[in-house]
Amino acid sequence: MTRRLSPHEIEQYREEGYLVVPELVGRARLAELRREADRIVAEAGRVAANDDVYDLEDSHSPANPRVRRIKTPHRWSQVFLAAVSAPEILDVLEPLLGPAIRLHGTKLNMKSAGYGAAVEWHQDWAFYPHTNDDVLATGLYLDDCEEGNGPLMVLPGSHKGPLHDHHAGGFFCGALDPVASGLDFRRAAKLMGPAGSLTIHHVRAVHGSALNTSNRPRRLLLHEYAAADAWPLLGMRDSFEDFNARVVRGQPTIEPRVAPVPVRMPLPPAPHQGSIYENQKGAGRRFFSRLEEVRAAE
Ligand SMILES: O=C(O)CCC(=O)C(=O)O
Repeated sequence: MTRRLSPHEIEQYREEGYLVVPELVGRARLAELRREADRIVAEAGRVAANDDVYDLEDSHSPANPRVRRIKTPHRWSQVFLAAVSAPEILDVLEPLLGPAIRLHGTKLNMKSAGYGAAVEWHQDWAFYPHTNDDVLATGLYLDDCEEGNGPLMVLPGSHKGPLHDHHAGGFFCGALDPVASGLDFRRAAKLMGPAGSLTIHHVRAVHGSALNTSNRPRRLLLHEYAAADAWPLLGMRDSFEDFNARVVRGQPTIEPRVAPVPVRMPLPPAPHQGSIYENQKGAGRRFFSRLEEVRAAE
């Protein structure tokens, strides 16, 4: 039976800007995704620096491969490609985004046991503003996620608030200043659940996650989806045909819906382009500890 969101869950998403759907994805798909993730990570020993596939931990070496993120996994694997149109995921999204949904992007954040990097507080909207904000990200936990292994955290209701400044030193840095923003991070909700659980967060929700110093990995497969009538303000990265081919449910449209949304372009680009981890190296003030700081304090 297809899982559908209850009116209460839809209301929670609208009010709080996030949701967890426990154990949405079944064992068979989960096992395939985990196997594919292992396969791609096992090949990281051949690279010494970040490339189109891998975002590497600062402590990575070919002899001791450490992957922080697999970039756009749907481009490298049929299993990940199939997951972006998984009916169990799209059925849950329809009441939140409407009948026509386009994929924006995918990533697999590894957060490995013992050293998996933090992601500083940010709003996805700062990275990819659209003509309207019916845009969200789903996160599929490939491992059980509990308090200790770096759950995704979201500030409830922050999607209804301002777009925070994600610039530092005159460049986009992909992180907000935890002090200047005036936000109370003690209010953050921890999105946890057994492997197969799906997190959903609104594109304007403030979110982040801590370093994983536990002995348990926390892999989170992120899919970014937009209502098909939300068009990216930074322009199309691909051809019109490819743009439309990313519509995973319903029909494409050439009539963007334009809403009065707060926008600040992520420009000039971060000096460390490539991924959020690289961008955030430009941030002035950090909230989460880094591995070297934890090690130094031990
Ligand atoms: O992996 C996480 O916990 C945070 C993911 C995230 O917000 C991102 O990669 O943009």
